[in-house]
Amino acid sequence: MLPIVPRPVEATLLDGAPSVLTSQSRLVTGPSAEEVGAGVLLANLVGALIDRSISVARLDEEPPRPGDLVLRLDESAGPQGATSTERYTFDSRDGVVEIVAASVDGLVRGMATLGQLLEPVVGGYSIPAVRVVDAPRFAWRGLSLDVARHFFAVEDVKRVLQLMARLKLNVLHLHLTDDQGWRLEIPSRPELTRLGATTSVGGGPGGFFSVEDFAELQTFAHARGITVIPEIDLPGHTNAALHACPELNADGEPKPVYTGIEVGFSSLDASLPATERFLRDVLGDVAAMTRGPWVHLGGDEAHDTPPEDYAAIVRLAAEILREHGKVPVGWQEAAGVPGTAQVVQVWHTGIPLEPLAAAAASGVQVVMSPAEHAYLDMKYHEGFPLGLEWAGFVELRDSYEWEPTEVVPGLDPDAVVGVEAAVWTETLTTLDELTTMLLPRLTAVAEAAWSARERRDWDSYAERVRGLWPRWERLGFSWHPSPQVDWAGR
Ligand code: TNX
Repeated sequence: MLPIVPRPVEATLLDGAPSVLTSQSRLVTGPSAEEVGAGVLLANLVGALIDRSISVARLDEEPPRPGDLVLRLDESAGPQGATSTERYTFDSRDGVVEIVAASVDGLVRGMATLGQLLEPVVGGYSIPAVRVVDAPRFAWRGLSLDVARHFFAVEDVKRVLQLMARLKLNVLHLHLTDDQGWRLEIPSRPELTRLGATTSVGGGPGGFFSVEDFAELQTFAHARGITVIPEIDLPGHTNAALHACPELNADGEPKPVYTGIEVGFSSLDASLPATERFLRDVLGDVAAMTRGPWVHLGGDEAHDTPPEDYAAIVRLAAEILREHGKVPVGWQEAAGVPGTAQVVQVWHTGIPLEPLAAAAASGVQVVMSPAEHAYLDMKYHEGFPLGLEWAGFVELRDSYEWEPTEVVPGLDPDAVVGVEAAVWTETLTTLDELTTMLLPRLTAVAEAAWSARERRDWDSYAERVRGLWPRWERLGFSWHPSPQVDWAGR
């Protein structure tokens, strides 16, 4: 079985010799300006995969020879009838690797397949003779990363993006603000990071992304076919803002910093005029800084917000984002305020789910992040040194065996546009700790997001994932050897 995770629509081992990418290999693109441009852009990614730089040539000028990697754009790529712009066909035959895709993002997905098929050999990397024809099930395949409880700097987030790209994920949702810290520079409100970014859970120093950092992350993500979605969590989870901006409190006094891990005690106050000014400044700046179509307004666990205030603030936030041309996203609680979030993210099946079906009937899209499967900050098992356990223990098989369209009873399956894993960082302070929680479980959630229902099967997955760990180690990612898989050669 070809060791590709998430499982492709079709993967066939062919007769014939492997292709070998060496220092002589060239990246040969189709002749159009778009293809040449893509080739130049992707040469870096290919170079990183094969540990050597690769020159770019044009198919109409230089016919491919063995050892070359051909990249072409063609609408006919991918499975029969597939419409996803990320569809691609990958062929390794007669010593030449060819990726044909319907878009540049499809080429990037094909390169992720390349990354899982290549094996180091003397002088380069070999790829077996294969044909892979592939397209994703869901358009939205994400990871939500909490950089508020503990801050993770640009270099760490780039490593997470690298990992995501290898699993064909395409959305990085950054949870940028919470009680313990405000992690994004807001030009119109410099005090938010000057005063609100200096702490984290446990009292560590915190940190934040400057406007330039955030742009750099988005560029890095974009090159990997990943959209960054910033989350400004409102009206709860706002202690850092209430600390930095005294005018957001009814008594005009700044709230003290908070470094614990309780939730649900802080709130914006809908009756204060300062609140609307704050929302306009912050969301206006965030919209202007955001390259993708979405901004997440949070809306979860606002236990200290009266329901009318909650509705008013979520309504106003969604309206401001729309005025700035952005699509508002919210946690599932926001589905209770009709006409606000256009995308809602389900995280907790223990709170009333009825509003979701109604929201979906009015055109709202749903992303699935059920904690008992997709919260990768849950401990793997009792006594695991990292993580929380409010949603139970989440072993690898728990992250694998679930069906996104069945999380919410009565929800129209067509309303489900995607799947998002989430990793909250109350207990996680280093990249090693973070990836120990992500690997291997993120591969399981990625398969739930990419692979068709009838192609998903634990035994097949366990067989394919067991060989991936040497790649993680080569890339320097810490991982947890879940006892549910017989890790090949370990
Ligand atoms: C619930 S998920 C939260 C977060 C916590 C997380 C810990 C969600 C919308 N709220 O504030 O960090 O649990 O697992």
